[in-house]
Amino acid sequence: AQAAALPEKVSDVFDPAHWREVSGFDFQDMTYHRQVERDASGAVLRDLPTVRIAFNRPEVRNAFRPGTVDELYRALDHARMTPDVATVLLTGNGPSPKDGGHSFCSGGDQRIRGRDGYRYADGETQETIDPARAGRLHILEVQRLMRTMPKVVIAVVNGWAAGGGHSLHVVADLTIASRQHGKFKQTDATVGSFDAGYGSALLARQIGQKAAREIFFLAREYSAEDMVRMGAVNEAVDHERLEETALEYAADIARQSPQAIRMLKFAFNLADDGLAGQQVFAGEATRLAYMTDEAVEGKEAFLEKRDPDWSRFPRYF
Ligand code: S0N
Repeated sequence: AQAAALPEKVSDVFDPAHWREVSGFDFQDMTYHRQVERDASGAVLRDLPTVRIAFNRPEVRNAFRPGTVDELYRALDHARMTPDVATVLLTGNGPSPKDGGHSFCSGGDQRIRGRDGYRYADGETQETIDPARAGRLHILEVQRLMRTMPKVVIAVVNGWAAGGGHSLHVVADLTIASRQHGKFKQTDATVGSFDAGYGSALLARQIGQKAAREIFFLAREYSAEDMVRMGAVNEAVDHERLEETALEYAADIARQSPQAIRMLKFAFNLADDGLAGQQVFAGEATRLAYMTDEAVEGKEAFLEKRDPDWSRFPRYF
């Protein structure tokens, strides 16, 4: 068993007993935890199949700057490549030490938005910015990773989901929201921004054109229960039960066949993602095919410089 030290309590709904910090990441703007089982002394007995990735800038409603997006991508990609991780909880730390406000994510940090995109480093100006980095909208790379990673991503909406933060909840496979503090507002158009990809078009597929257009065109505030009624959120739960409920969802997911979950996620994406969706689904189908004797016969026939013998393999109907 590892040392009993519990991680810092990074949010009011975070129970340190359920988590350990994932080592090897020196994050400024995000936190990254792995679910664990501990014994009575607090020592870690084993890892469990869920990770928690959280925005950690509660003083700005968990707005993301370019470095935040880099860190989020790195954590998600690490979860993608960790074989015994089944589910990612994406959430926000807090509440804000300044005013007690709760936030999931309020999108791009408007204080560092320039004419040519987001300034990269503190103190960077229009003149000093690396032109290759200027205007880089790499939150969209995060969206694509969430969409194509073969793990289930659950948005755990503990407070404001606004602008680009709203889009992240749309892209997540499932959303659970705090009944008391979960609030949804698509502010893109208010600040002259627009997620014309998944943030809007996928939302319309999820809840219908009229409702999605209302959310974007009017930029009104919606509660967790409004969103459940519209079909954009799976469940609204009491705030103190938010992460506990997310872990219950994750435990149910972990009981299913990993292969079936992968195929289902990619099947759900396929039609909406066009050929890119077909490619991801097809990659998994090929992986399965390679595990069959029939595919092995094709490869061995090539290596043995003979014609393949398909006679053992039925032409299924
Ligand atoms: C979230 C809101 C509704 C919360 O209101 P509330 O509770 O009244 O709090 P405030 O007093 O407004 O905020 C508290 C403090 O936090 C700061 N703050 C809040 N949000 C941001 C932000 N996004 N950037 C910077 N600072 C923020 C406030 O300024 C305040 O600070 P102090 O205490 O110092 O005054 C409300 O805060 C709100 O409406 N926030 C702005 C939401 C918003 O407009 N976000 C940006 C929308 N656009 C995007 O996200 C870009 C979209 C995007 O990512 C994208 C899409 C497609 C293609 C590319 C991109 C890309 O940009 O990468």
